[in-house]
Amino acid sequence: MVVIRWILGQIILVLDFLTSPKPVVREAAAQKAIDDVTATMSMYQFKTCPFCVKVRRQLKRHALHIELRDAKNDAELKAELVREGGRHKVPCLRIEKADKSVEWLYESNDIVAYLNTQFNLA
Ligand SMILES: N[C@@H](CCC(=O)N[C@@H](CS)C(=O)NCC(=O)O)C(=O)O
Repeated sequence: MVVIRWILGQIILVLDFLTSPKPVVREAAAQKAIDDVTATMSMYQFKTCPFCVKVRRQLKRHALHIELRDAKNDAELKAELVREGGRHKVPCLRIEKADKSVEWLYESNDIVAYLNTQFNLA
């Protein structure tokens, strides 16, 4: 089972690499405005999780530079996700608000929808 899961994971990574989307190119000021917002976000994820790959592809396509945090192999990050987010489930977007409160957003579709709304993406 572990071997099959590993093989599937590698297939996902190869397919993702081969069909990787081309990032949009913005004017420097527009990209900087987006970077300032995405600097307040981080995404807890597993490298080979298909739901995480789906969100990572959106990040790449729209040139959203969000820090990726490995919640599978990094015990501290994994514990942090469970303790503060409430579940060991990925992907999870950590959003730090202006008032320093933190929102933990689970579900790949909800994360993509949130980013689309936040950055007015198609
Ligand atoms: N419906 C969720 C599914 C997410 C999901 O099943 N993630 C798996 C990894 S692929 C997970 O976090 N499993 C918990 C674990 O392995 O501990 C989404 O679209 O984000």
